[in-house]
Amino acid sequence: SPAFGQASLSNCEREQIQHAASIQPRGALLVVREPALDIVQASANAGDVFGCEESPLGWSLDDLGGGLEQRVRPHLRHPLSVIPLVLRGDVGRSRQAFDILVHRPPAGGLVIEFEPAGPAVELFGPVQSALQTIMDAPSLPALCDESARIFKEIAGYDRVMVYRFDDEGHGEVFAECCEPDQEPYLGNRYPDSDIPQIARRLYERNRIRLLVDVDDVPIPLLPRLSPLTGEDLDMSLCTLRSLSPIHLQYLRNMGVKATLVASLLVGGRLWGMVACHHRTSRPMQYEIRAACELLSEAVATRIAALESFVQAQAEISVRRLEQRMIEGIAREGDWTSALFDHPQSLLQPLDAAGAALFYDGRVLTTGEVPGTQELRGIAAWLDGQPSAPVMATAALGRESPRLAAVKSVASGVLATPISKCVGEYLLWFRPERVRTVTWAGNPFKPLAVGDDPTELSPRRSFSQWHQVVEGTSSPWTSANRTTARLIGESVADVIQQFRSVRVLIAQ
Ligand code: BLA
Repeated sequence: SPAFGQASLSNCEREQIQHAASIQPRGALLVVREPALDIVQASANAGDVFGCEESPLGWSLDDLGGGLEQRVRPHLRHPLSVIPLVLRGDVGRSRQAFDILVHRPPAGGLVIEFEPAGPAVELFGPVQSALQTIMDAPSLPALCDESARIFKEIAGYDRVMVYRFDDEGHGEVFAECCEPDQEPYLGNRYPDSDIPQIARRLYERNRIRLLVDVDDVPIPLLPRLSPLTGEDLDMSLCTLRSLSPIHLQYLRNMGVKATLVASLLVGGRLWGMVACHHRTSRPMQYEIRAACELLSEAVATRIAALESFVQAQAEISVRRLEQRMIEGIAREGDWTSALFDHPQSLLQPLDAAGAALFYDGRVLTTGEVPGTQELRGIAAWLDGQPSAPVMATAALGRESPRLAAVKSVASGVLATPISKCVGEYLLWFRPERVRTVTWAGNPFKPLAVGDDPTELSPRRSFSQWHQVVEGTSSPWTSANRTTARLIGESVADVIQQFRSVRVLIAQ
């Protein structure tokens, strides 16, 4: 794997970003050995930051003043890698006030980061009203819109975006709040490759990242290798870690000078992030970041609640469908009208644009569906698949090149068998995604995708995303599959009852 700073565009997904061996210059970092608490590694700026002539390398923590050693010691029994300890103290020659963040990386040693304390801020009122708004948000779009507005108000960046990742890791700007003179990115999509897996795993553990100035020169750790391990310091949980040069180039190319990004973790996985961008350098004190981190936890909690609410609604609508099918049989001897007289009741639970029923030699459809000939082709393709309660593809043309022509209405197909008879299915369709995408200028204008980081930009990413998702629909989620299976089971029950009734009548 390429070492930090050595990655090119062809292998940057494996860059070891946790081994930055350098920090952003907005503070100083020390590594102390336990139990003596002597300083074994220090950022090259540590002397300057503490107003001392020389580096504190080799000093004991006590030599820094501020009673730091006595204050850290009581915590040493705790697993500091889990909850970082945060202190406020006047340390160094200048007795300046610092926010001090302490944690213990897995390989041992304590990492102590010092950031000059900012001016006092009153956050209780704004945070309280923000929490209220977040917890009351009635829907996912409303929640994300409010969150972008809240982060903009509390952290004050030019542009705040809520990114949302799909199951494949591609991103979408799902909500945005920006200055009136800025081009909106709302609705734009990006390929998963813009944020490597290593970074995503890291962002699940370290939930907030600050970049004060994209052009700051990184400060090296001295010595470079930790005397405790002989290896690069694991900086995963460091707030001062310098960011990957590839990502910094990306930000420069998009005219961004400073960022604050908070992870949104839902059900243990990275659902998305709140990304704040500023066109000029922007310092951001610890308390405001901590407030943003807290708020992002609240947003993630609310997302989880709203998503399970949506799933519960889908289940209720399945029960309602079932009820209507039974009523339909009782009233007019026909259950299919229950599905096709109210198309939304069939389409909405699956977030589909069209649906079709193959039953008793007939084909019933609603919404946007392929032509009859193509529908028969799709049924034939399904007949050839191993039988399963649910069959799904988000790229029909890739599964069956003969069916590629229907991609504009049916790149995505989700099907469930509704009886034991071959060829009887209920199907849902989703269109190709690229139709619904927006971008200033012509998004489909081809861009040469070379190996030059100076070309990195959301514009280029978009074009790459376009290539990646050509011929695919938005992916079917596991919740979608469950819903489809439930509807399929209901229909199968109804059919079985209906057929046995018909047999009885025929006798
Ligand atoms: C990280 N890339 C990121 C991050 C974002 C993006 C949001 C997280 C930054 C953070 O949390 O501070 C991508 N930023 C975007 C996108 C937009 C944006 C899509 O503003 C759109 C508006 N990046 C690439 C390519 C590579 C790459 C091709 O585009 C290499 C394969 C690498 N991106 C890359 C790396 C990081 C990153 C290495 C980690 C940065 C770090 O934490 O050190």
